[in-house]
Amino acid sequence: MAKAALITGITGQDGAYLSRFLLGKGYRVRGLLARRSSDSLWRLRELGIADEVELIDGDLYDLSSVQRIVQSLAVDEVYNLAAQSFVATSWQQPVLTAQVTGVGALNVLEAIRGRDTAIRFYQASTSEMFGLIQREQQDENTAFHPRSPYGVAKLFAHWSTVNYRESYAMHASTGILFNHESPLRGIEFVTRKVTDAVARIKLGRQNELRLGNIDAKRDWGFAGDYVEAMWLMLQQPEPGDYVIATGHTTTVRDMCRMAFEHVGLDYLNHVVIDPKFFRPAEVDVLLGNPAKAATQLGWKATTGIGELMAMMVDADLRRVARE
Ligand code: NAP
Ligand code: G4F
Repeated sequence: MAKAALITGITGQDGAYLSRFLLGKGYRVRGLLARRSSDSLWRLRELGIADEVELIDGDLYDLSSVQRIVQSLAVDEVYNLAAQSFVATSWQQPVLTAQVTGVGALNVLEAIRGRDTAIRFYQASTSEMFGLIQREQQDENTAFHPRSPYGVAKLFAHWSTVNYRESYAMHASTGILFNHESPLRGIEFVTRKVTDAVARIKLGRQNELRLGNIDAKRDWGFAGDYVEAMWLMLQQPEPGDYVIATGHTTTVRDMCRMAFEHVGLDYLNHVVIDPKFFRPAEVDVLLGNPAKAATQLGWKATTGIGELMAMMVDADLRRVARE
């Protein structure tokens, strides 16, 4: 019998790639869809799978809708990817972020507990929980010190998942994912902001790019690789927590340089530092140690930052040229 999965956050970057991955494995894929006035299905359309997934109206923060959906569906696996996921916005909307990104995960866990504790659960945890890093390279045993309302909310969701695993013997796992990007990345995140600007500058539609702290370092991988790790976690005999990362870190500055160089431009001629984009508290460096994922899941990142930037710039060149 084909397996069935429910994905919250199905319209987001990871939701779209995970849907495609699971459809490829023969899954029946359902997604919780928060109604928006603007088009939120563009990623599913870009991957050509909008008609292959079943979308059900609901909101992660609304326990009644989450319970109704989980009660009414027969699913084997639930992937909780929905969140207010933009770190900068979490200072503008800290309570909403806590409710959706934090309490939202608890709502899903509660709904599963009420329906069937045999349903396998994945929580989208994050390297942002390491924040003020306590070790040069972060792994599953590194202490957390979140630096944003988003990081704090994710930590609540993370520990709620661990707690439900320990309290109710649920197969509940967390993926502590480091930054992962793609042509489907939201335009507000720095990599896509850069690649979109590179395309516009190359095609003569804009001249400058305003950025904040370009000395911050991130461990950037390709989202298409990372969704496979989510699935692998739920196929293990036992649940667990896994760091998913490339094991390499790069400054925003170097990422930018690579993106501009891909089209023969020099970032120094276009990037302007704008204090508006600095954050009240910064995560200066993130560098993950994916050794456990390699050993236990057989997972490894396949795409380096240079290749990733080239892929994203090329996609944005095609998009901007079509406009
Ligand atoms: P994303 O593109 O921002 O997608 C977030 C998804 O959550 C969207 O589908 C969004 O729907 C949905 N959503 C937001 N508020 C909701 C609500 N109240 N009810 C239901 N759905 C809601 O994020 P992503 O990059 O795919 O990341 C997926 C998950 O992994 C997130 O939880 C993120 O925090 C976490 N994560 C991401 C990274 C990364 O580098 N990408 C790293 C670590 C962890 P709309 O499209 O309708 O707004
Ligand atoms: O691309 P970012 O906004 O990603 P950030 O804050 O690292 O968060 C992303 O990764 C987390 C995993 O570690 C996820 F949990 C989270 O949901 C999200 O997907 O910013 C990256 C870095 C930051 O240090 C930021 O200060 O880039 C710096 N930056 C410099 N100028 C900028 C800008 N970030 C943005 N978004 N825009 C700028 O103009």
